[in-house]
Amino acid sequence: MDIRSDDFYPTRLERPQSSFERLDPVIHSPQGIHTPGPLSETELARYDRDGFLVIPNFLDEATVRRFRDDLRGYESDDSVLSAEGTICEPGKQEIRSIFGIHELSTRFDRLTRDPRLLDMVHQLLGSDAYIHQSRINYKPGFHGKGFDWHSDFETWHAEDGMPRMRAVSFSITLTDNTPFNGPLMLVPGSHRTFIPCVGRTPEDHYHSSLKKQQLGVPSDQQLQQMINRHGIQAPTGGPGSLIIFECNTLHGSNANMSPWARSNLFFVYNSVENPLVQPFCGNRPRPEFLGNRSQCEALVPIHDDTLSKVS
Ligand code: 6CS
Ligand code: FE
Repeated sequence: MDIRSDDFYPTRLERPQSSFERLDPVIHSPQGIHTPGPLSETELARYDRDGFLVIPNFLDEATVRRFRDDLRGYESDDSVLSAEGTICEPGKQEIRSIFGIHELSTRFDRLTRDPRLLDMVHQLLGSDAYIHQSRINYKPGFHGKGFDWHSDFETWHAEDGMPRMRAVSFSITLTDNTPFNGPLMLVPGSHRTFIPCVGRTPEDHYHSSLKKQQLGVPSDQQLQQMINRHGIQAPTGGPGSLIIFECNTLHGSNANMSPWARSNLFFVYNSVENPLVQPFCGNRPRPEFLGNRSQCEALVPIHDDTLSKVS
């Protein structure tokens, strides 16, 4: 397949290609200085260095409980269970992920527009932003499977047509994240390197990749090199913690062998200056619940007093 002239991050190639230094800044500062906002210079420097930031106790227990009660409701809501954006664990009826959660729930939608989150987004992306994708990963006790090591940007570039690295994921833990229930693991510093992946993307790849991603993932050798160099970190903590991670930071998680669910909420902000184009893998675009193409106006902050304690 010929490489398009607008493709700065060729991947899903026929033959292995060397990884290379990212072409985009980690923190986008159009005026050459950091956009003012809630993140301190120290926090910005840590995000720039590691490709992620952890803010414990971002939401208090009462607020998290309201979100968790919503989740419990979805587990017995047939319209949610039968929705295309609801993905079950391989071979099971247990929910693995619910995509498009901000369209399902006003509470989640308002959270994505809270100024104390949006102000951070503006600092990191250096522009207005919209929601590219939102999801809940349930990871139920005993049966919640893991997520293989990957860069979200590699998939969003190849399969959704996201041109540049100017997107960020906000993840809020809705349960305890302990060493035993498959916490999110990240490779600090990996966001600085783009790893081209090998293999032609089949049409409708998401039908299998959302259950187990085997294509668009680095080789064991590339992972070995990256992890030998940077190590692995697995932020653990109570419900309500916020993990902010850059779109190209390598992450994954183990299966949950504990009795305790590990449910995390994720929403992905993309810069309004980085709108999706035709997927670079050459396939037709994925469904809207994976790559939003129709509601890309700048999010307007709504102060939500129900989010009692948002630090
Ligand atoms: O394909 C995607 O968009 C999804 N896949 C993973 C493993 N992480 C990002 C996203 O939820
Ligand atoms: Fe991911």
